[in-house]
Amino acid sequence: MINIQVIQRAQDFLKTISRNDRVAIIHDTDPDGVFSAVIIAKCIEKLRGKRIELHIPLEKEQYGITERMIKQIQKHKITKLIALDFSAEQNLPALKTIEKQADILVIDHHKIYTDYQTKKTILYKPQYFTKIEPSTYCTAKLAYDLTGRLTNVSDLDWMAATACIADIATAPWKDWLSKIFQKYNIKKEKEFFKTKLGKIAAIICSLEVYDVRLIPEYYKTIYKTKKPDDIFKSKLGKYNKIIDNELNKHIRLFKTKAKKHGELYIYEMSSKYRIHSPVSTLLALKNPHKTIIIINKTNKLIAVSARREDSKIAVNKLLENAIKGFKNANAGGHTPAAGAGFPKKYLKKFKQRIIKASY
Ligand SMILES: [Mn+2]
Repeated sequence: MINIQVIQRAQDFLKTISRNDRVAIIHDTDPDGVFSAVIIAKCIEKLRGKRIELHIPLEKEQYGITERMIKQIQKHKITKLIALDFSAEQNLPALKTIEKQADILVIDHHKIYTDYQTKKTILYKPQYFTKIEPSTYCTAKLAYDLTGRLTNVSDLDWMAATACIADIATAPWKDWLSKIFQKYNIKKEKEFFKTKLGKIAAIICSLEVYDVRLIPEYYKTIYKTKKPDDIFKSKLGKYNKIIDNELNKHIRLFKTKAKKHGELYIYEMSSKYRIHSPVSTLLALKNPHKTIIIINKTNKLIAVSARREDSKIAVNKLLENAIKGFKNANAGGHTPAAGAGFPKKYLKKFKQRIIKASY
């Protein structure tokens, strides 16, 4: 689906935002979502000399734009909405309602559900203009490259790089990443996740729903941060050790506690941190030819993270199929990395289906 025009349209969208516009950003709460939000918000501030008016993180229970968000957009008389790191076009009625008062720019690297390009709405996704695998062209990098054509955003490069590491979107950007490691004097490691930027990614990733109130706080912290080291000196820094210990604990436990079914490894865990996502990422990098399923049973809603680094199995499809017919359930993501959530009562059925699908 090629549509080169979206590049120019997206640039014009950002360039023409005026001081009179009222701007809102809705973003996913993982590192890619948060960093892309900060990059776009800072670009707008640089261009028009004024901060954005409203910033709304996605709600984990309900993926996408909700009624509550539409009410906020109406209340704040928003005229420009930017949706980051989720397929906003999955909810067309919401977009159509918002189009009555605002122009919409969706920057995202997930699946294109409908080719919804209108006078008011621009879908800016890599599938429209590049052959780079979309899962490896994360939203923060898309935002960084886009804003870089409008103003100087070189001070935000480390944010895009951190998001690339968090999303395992490093393959096409190896040289660029090397330059950033040099620029900030960051020690390289065999695994990106063990580097300073990797640790920042893990902190944000793990805090996601530890406490919902932390999301606006860490958005603000990142907004103020000038360089990676400052993160560790900030309030977020105090989580570094906790998260590191928690990660290592589960990587260790995985070796003895994971249930193995051929190339499928299932590990069930509990943690008050939303650690299952970085845990699965680290394990996937260690076991590229295995399907890794991490099940976090801490809350009433089960959260699952699935990985298959060599993409031999599409884990987004695997999860989508495994939750078919479940109520209050969701699943989705990319071919090598996906997530799912569903009520506890379905856990047994879920595991049965995953195991069956793997033979
Ligand atoms: Mn992403």
